Amino acid sequence: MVEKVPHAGGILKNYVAGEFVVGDKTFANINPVDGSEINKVSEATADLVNAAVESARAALEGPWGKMTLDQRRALLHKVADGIDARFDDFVAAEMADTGKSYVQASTIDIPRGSANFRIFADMVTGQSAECFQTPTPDGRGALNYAVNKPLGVVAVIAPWNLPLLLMTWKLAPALAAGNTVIAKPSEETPATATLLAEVMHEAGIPAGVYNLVHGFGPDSAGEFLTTHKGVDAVTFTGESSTGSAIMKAAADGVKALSFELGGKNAGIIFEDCDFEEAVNGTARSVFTNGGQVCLCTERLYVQRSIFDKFVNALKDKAENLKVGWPLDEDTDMGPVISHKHRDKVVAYYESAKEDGATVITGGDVPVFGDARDHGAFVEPTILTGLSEEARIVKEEVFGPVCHIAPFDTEEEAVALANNSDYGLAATVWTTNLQRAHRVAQQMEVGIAWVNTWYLRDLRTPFGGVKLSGVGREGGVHSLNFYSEPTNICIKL
Ligand code: NAD
Ligand code: 6OD
Repeated sequence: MVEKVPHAGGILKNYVAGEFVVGDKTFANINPVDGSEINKVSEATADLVNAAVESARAALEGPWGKMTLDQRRALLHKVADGIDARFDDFVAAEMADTGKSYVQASTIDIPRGSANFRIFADMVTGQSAECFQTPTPDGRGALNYAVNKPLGVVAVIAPWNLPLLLMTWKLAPALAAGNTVIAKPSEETPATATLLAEVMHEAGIPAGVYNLVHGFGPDSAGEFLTTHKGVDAVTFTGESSTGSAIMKAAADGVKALSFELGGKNAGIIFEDCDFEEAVNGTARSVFTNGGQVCLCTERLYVQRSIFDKFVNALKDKAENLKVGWPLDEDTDMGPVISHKHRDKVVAYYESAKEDGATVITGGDVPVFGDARDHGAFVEPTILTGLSEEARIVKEEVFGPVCHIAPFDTEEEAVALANNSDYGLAATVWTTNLQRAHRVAQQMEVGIAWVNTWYLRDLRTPFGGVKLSGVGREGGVHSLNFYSEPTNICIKL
């Protein structure tokens, strides 16, 4: 379906100690547009994961550990240039694995892959450390300063929704800070991490610095990494329940953990909003990537005076979304990631109907009459009329769906938005400047957007509270996680 997908019909290999390696077992990599097999993937065995950890440890001591910041910076820029040079390959691979539209893959996912390497390569050269002059009773004093060292061997476990973007969002700062890494992409989206191994190889990244192991979570590469004695830190993006399992697995080794987890993000639309901007922005925040962005809005609270008008306007937007072939220029939304995930999303649609929802639009699986009927499509869906206790209002669906409820006062809207076990992102739509600051600051989240959504500055703190994560990524927050500050105290 997608033309020129690298390795189509072949096998995606692991990359360990600077070599591309095939193990005994393989699993199929499926295109969610039509259910066809793109290629096979070599699943890493426990022995191969051991070899990856060993080579990563050796590389810490070897050329990577001995390089100057500038040498590492130059190599990471070469990696960014290498991604750009194979831009079309990366776009085709990401589209085939995920079914996302050409527009999205080529304007968001892949450009951010190289941007992540550039920004962290440059930022680390400006990383500072503390210094204190400490008085002592004998009057001589002491000088206390810190030096940043790498954490060591970092396991990077990534999800399937923004595969290259989220993988490189972790790899780039980890490598820039001098660590060596073992990357484990999602079993659903193994391709771009494999292309990245080819780019690393060609760029001359020393053997063992970037290792890639393919596989699943439990009893596979994911668990082998999180329980491995030779892994110093685990950085993970994915479901909150997986985060909890990894936290338990990593507990015995007391590993450093960075978690970006799920969300059940609220959008608050006040009657004093710029109506058109609010409708357009909300449509983007609900339906981008088929609702499969952790920051997507699944709960909307709209002030009662504009409720009906807003619901109708959003319905109009949803019904005008073109759901279809990813390569068509006017396609807004492809399939969700897999048949399994489609079934999960549809089960949520059904539970909403059983709970008495009014289906404003969607609520089903579209029928195309062609190969896409073997894919994993769901309809963009808007619901109203449910209580705050309904499953679809409480739990993360990770699909193109939102529930809209009315509110009367600002206090009520704040309370409704914060009434969640999750705390990743919130969006507030208002033209009242004081209200914008007041409400945004009351949101129990890591990221609150006002009159926009998913506007990124890569230097800002990114992460969630409650079930949505542990720690922050972005700018110095990433560099701090991947660095081990060591205090040097000198008696003067
Ligand atoms: P997932 O948790 O199922 O899988 C993520 C990764 O973890 C995959 O590579 C998987 O193989 C691995 N894994 C699964 N079980 C494991 C285990 N026991 N030990 C080690 N590794 C294991 O998540 P997903 O379905 O790929 O992604 C969707 C979820 O990710 C959603 O909940 C979404 O909100 C969340 N997400 C959060 C953010 C964020 O920044 N907060 C970003 C993207 C996605
Ligand atoms: O844009 C980013 O840096 C980022 N971490 C996005 C996460 C999206 C979640 O799906």
